[in-house]
Amino acid sequence: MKKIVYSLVILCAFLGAWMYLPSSTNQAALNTKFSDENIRMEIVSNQQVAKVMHENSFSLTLTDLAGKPLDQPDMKVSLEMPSMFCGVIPTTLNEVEPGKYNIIGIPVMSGKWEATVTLVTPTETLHVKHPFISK
Ligand SMILES: [Cu+2]
Repeated sequence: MKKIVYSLVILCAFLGAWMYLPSSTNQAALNTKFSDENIRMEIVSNQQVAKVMHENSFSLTLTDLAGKPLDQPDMKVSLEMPSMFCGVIPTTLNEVEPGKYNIIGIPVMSGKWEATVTLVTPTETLHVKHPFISK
């Protein structure tokens, strides 16, 4: 099992080196805003460029349209590289005050990443993607 994980990481590193373009550095905005008819979400990178193999943090705000925090939302956040096979990296999610969350995650290689927020409410399942760059 470990061998498979290692070879996946190595494969990923090659793909990453091949796919990564220096010009992509400026493409990811530091914040992503999402809203629909029920909820409002904002995700903010707390660093300009995430540091590979280190803990990086993101702030998330989640309310209804009136600005009221949701009561114990069913939410998780994972890190993924779009169009690569690095796997899905779990993050820790802590509520720091009602409706405000701190996310800590470790990107395992340099390149383009997405923090994907999955939120399940009684009426919908949302996937909100926050792109960021890791070096
Ligand atoms: Cu990768």
